[in-house]
Amino acid sequence: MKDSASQPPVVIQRADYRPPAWLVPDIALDFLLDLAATQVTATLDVERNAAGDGGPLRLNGDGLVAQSVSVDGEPHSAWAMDGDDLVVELPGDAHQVTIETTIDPTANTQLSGLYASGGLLCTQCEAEGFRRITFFPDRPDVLSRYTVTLTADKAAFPVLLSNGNPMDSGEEDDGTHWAIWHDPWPKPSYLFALVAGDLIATRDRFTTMSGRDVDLAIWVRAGDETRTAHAMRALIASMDWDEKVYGREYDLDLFNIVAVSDFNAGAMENKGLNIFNTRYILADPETATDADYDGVEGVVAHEYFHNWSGNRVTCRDWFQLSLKEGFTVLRDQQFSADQGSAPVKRIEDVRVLRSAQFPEDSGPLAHPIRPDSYQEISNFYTATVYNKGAEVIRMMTVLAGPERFRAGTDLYFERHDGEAATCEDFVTAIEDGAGLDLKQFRRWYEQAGTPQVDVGMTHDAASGTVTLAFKQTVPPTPGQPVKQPMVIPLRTALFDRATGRHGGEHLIVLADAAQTFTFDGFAEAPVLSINRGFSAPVAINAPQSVEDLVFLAGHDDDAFARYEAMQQLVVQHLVAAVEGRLDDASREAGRAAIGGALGAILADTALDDLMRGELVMLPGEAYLAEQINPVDPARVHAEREALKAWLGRELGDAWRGLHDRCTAVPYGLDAAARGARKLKTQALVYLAAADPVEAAQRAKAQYDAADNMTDRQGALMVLCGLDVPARDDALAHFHARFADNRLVIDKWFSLQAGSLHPRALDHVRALAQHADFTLTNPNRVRALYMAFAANPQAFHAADGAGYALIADLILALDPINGNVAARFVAPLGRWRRIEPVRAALMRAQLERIAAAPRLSRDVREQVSKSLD
Ligand code: 0A1
Ligand code: ZN
Repeated sequence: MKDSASQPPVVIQRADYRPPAWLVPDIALDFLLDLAATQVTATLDVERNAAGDGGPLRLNGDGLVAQSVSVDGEPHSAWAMDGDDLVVELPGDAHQVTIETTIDPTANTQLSGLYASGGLLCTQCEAEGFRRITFFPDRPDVLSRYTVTLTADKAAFPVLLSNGNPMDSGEEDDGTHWAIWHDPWPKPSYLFALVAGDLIATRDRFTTMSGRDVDLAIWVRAGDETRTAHAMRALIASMDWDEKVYGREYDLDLFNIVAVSDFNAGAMENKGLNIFNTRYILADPETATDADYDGVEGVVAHEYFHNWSGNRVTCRDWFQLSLKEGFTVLRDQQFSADQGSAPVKRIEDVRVLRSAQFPEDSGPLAHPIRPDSYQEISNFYTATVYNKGAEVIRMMTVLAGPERFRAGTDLYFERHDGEAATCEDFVTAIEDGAGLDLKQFRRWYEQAGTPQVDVGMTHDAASGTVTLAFKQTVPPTPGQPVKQPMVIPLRTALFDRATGRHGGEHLIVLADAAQTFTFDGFAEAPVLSINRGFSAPVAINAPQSVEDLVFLAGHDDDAFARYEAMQQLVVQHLVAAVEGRLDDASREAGRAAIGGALGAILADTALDDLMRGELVMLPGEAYLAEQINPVDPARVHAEREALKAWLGRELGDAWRGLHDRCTAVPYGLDAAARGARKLKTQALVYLAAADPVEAAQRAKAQYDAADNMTDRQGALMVLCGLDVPARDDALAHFHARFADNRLVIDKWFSLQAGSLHPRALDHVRALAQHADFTLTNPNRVRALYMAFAANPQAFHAADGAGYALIADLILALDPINGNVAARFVAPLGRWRRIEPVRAALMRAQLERIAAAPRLSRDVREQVSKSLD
């Protein structure tokens, strides 16, 4: 079992990869389904692998007992347990091995393997859940054709689904019914899925580029079918997009999606049977925000795109996880950019990277996008593997250009279709197909840490030349004290101060620790616009004065660079303020510059509101904290709030005018209406910092008038942060109104846990005792505790009570769901970059967790790494 009582941890090394001794070209799985005792009969056609070491057949298990083992139809005794694995000695080269097991889905609170979710039965097998169902070589380089027979009580489980196509079905006199499914595409065990239960389908069809008709179905509980239209639209758009942009066609006659309430992650790409967290399927204007709509669209696309990047070409081993995840995240980002505003999407993606991945890269859990070792693979479904992985492949698109990149991906899919491939295979295919030399670029797969790029600019008036001098360093990370220089493509423009224009963009590609580049034709020193579009996932330290940043924030023709200039303007000011480097005059001057730039953005009629909404957003506290080491989070919070309040007062009339204008825009899903909704709540946020009484009135009016969840949630979020009577009334109203909708009640928990209210920590303690709270539903746990851990003021309470609360949660949740519990270790693990008093309190909580007698492998790994 995954429990790590007292044995030393087993560390799996990438370098130790060996091909499997036996392959399993075909498997027949027979399930007699029952909530408490499901019988599983697995019949494996096994063949000795010529590339293997000639050893026995190793079948992984996790907490399983083999009730019988037979080989070629005869009872077999030449097998033994090796820990949780079943090892069978077999002569010759080919056999049929049949094993019977019984499992209890209701007792499965880990939600890995076969589990019960509100009367449904469903599976989650990635990464190593299949071994909790039956004994099998549960590794992604063993690909099998699956034939699955499901038998269950017809009344309790009227719908029986598995991967591939339905082959046959029938009923018995005893009230049971059965269905046989066959998936013709060989797949690894982590892509196996089954679902049984009382579900209703929303159906549609898609005709592929070669003219094949595909039936599409989204299965949900009765009552939820009114909220599936957006997901279905997203699925059809994804199928169409993948054909047009990557030439990838769907390959089965049926594509099923099932939404379940209890799910450890967002969704899962099981072949032909995607299983989703309801959060990423269900959406209607009444219950889902615009951000929720985008989440549904992005995750539906992500899982669909895995059909090629993950399923048709899968991973050789789990160290290659970014092969499918980095590439698929890039593909879903590109898709979402094409569906709406590309610049806004890029800004959102960079914001996620900076707030989630940069802190990971600078902390104790830092790892390369292709890790070298792990104890528990579930801990490596990280922002680094996913989001930085996507950035690394995006850099290949920058270096190659879209057409050559497409030639590279075509070659990759052609070469490796049906195979379990490596990141190295991907890079080689892009090199060969796109005609790039990626030798040094491969370091992005090897080295962890966010590269830091220092830029210096000199201008020689006599010759009219500008020289940019670059220095790059990659900071040390655990196990990697010394780093080599990276390939860093920086899209760059030099703006002429007189004309306000630039003479074309340059792609500067850094490859050495120090390099200079010279440009002619500048009578005056230009304004530097660098890393445009965020062409490389690095931190830049560039010579940009306040005036330069104000200029770029107002005029850069690259939308991301405009946003970046605005962020930098605020970052420079707030970092100086937090570090105590501002006297009264420079504080005033800094604020005036920010206020002027923000005022210009509010008044700029050429901007659309969605983009305006990005430009007016202050950098988050996590990103600000990254710039200071060690940091006092309370000072970051106080300075940021003070600036927000100042901007709220200084631009008060503009915010009021904006709130009024946006309030007049009727609900719609078009960009203009979405932009208005985004700005409406941002205006409230600034006003709330400046004038809580007026903001509370406006927020209450917005709440009362809301005909959609974006407005309602935005208003409630603002009210939640204020100590006003309207707060409690609105919270009570919201709870009563949406009591029967679990996803909306999750919002009710999150808004309170993430609020600016000075007693947020007490609120969280009380909410943990609320009748609606449960540790067994990951969405509910995340809603309360992730929102809390991401609330700097509450989490970093000076007495350490926030740290103790998270440690208590980890200890209570670990025996129920170690996978989800382990996710809460990272916030405590940041102690090394926090000021000493809080750092000691955080560390003490990690030590308290480490001292617990039994911990899951998941939590044990994260805690021990965080204490190292
Ligand atoms: N492959 C899925 C993510 C996923 C990973 C693990 C899970 O169970 C713990 C579930 C889903 C994706 O990238 O969407
Ligand atoms: Zn994925």
